[in-house]
Amino acid sequence: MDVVDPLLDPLKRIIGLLKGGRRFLLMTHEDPDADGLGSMIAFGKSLTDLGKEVVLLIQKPINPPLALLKGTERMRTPWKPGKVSESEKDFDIVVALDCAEKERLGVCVSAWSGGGVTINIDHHETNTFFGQYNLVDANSSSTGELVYRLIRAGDFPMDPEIAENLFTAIQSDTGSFRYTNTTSTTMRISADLMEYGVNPWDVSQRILNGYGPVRLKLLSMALDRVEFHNKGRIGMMVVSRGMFTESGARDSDTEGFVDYPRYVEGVELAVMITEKSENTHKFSIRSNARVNVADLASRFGGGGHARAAGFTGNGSLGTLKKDFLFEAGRLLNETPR
Ligand SMILES: [Mn+2]
Repeated sequence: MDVVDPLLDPLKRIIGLLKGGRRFLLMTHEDPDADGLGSMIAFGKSLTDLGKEVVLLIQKPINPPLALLKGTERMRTPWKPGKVSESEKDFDIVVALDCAEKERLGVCVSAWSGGGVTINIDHHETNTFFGQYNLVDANSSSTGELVYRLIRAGDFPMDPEIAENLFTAIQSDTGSFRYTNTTSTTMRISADLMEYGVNPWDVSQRILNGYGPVRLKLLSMALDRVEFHNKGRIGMMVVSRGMFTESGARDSDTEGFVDYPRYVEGVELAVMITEKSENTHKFSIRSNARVNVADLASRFGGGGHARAAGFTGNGSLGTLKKDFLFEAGRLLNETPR
């Protein structure tokens, strides 16, 4: 029996829509990562080169190293209230990239209200299919991979800048081609992108690793606060507001910190808790093998992927930690070995 690619149908329908559209709005999730930004910039450039009018919208300015993605200067932050002309909001097509649910678009969602066909392009297991059209595939390593397929299937423009942004998106979401979401398709796509002159080491150094020295200061403080629970099966790191103040680092500097407790022998589940404000804490959860952390995060109103997920909790750190460890411990015991 022939295996029919389940994405062919949505791809075809969305390509038809894109070709007919004139004015586009592109957005990604709040606290965007390299996949969200790279996919958005790449897709935006391809559409622009096709002769479309494109607005790339982000909530707030992007910090280095992600600010070094080529094309970030074309991104705009939301229009200030009172300064928005309705004609400016008049989009034919609104595209959300790498965003599991509409709420995660944050303040950008205000630009959504102006109408237009909505398209949701994403690879999160917990995606709510909030678009009128949805190109959602949890088997894709990244949104970058889906945008690549869209560009190729629609015969849309590709160039070195688009290629580098898509490659960065894929390299980042696969942990540089190590995570279990890395497939032979991922490698074939990445190889094709490299034909445009993408240099993986340069991408690593410039965009994925290019942090300032304050990040190390913050890391050393956070490493001091690593705890192990459930006989070493859960590794936990806490990053408090005080540590940010003392080190001079920013929230975006914690990218990858959760890997430190994660890569300790015996740890099955790692979590980094970042204090956002006194009673708001962000939980970033990683699984090494067995447990589905998207499932765990959704018990707290969050979501994500089987091996990488998260949620934001309201309440004191002590209570949140206790509740989390209870559910995480239960999940570890429930999941067959
Ligand atoms: Mn992603």
